Amino acid sequence: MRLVRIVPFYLFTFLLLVSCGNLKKQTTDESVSMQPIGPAFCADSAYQYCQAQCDFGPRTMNSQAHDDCEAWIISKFKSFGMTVLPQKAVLKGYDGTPLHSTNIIASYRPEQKDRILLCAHWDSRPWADNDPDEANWKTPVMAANDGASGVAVMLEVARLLSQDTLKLGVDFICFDTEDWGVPQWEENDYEGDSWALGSQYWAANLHQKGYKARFGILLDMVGGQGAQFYKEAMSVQYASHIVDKVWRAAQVVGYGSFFPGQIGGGVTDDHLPVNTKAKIPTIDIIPHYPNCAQSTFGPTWHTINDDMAHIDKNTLQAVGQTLIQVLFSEK
Ligand code: AHN
Ligand code: ZN
Repeated sequence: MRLVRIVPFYLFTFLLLVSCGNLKKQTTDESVSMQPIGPAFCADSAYQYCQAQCDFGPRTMNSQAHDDCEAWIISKFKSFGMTVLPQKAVLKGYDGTPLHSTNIIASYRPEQKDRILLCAHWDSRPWADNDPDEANWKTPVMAANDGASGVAVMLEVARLLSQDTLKLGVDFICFDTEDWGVPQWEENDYEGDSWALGSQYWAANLHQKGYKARFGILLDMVGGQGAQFYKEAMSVQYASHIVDKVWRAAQVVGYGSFFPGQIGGGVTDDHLPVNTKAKIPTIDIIPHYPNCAQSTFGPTWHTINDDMAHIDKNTLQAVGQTLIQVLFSEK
């Protein structure tokens, strides 16, 4: 009699365990290696690339520093063996100002059909319009974080690819003219999207006919102190499987604390035209500071404090090693 009651209990427990095992398998993204894989990302190197861009001064549109930094970024990617294509255009700012714009497209293994896209903007915002002191609102931003950091992380990944082997092709696109959006002090209403003009241009004028990539990852402000990369809402909407892949990779390499599982806000950024117009599923790695009074993008966003003193190598390391894990896990 007793056995009749006990056997079904064990059977039930056994079935429960088996089904949990299956559940776990379903939620594990097998496209990411469960062990750290690929070369060690060097944050000191990325930090230097960030510094080198800032040494030109703010890289605002139509400035000498912008053109000098453009030549520097191109020469760095070339020095890592990448094929570089500058895509030039004169774009119109919200107030009609002609903006001499260059998207810099650097390609690793350009002959390979299977590709991954990494991108970041490289221009500096011409106005620190979110500075707490109104006297600074028309001062250009150094953009150590909001500009240079993303390019710096891409350059370090490119350097590592030049020393290691990855079967896949990788495109690094440095978008220009992301940060010419209508300033907060502007009182008139302006029509149209004034942000992300360079990526809008690229998505409408692909550097190669029919260009495709498996997926894209945008890096925006990936070097700030205290940064945490919540899941950005538009990324979840357009490319949730890539969000899952990247967040899992961060856990595997030990930087899960930089990538909380919660969703942050949705952001108008370079990934939108890449998703909607170029139709490449692309996520945005962008910080979210739920408790920061100055901005949810962090205390230095569009202020005169976005400089090298507020860059943290640990943040660069967390993002860079996560990207390496994603790239080297791809089959
Ligand atoms: C807006 O403020 C509408 N979008 C933020 C995009 C951005 C600006 N990222 C860096 N700078
Ligand atoms: Zn900005």
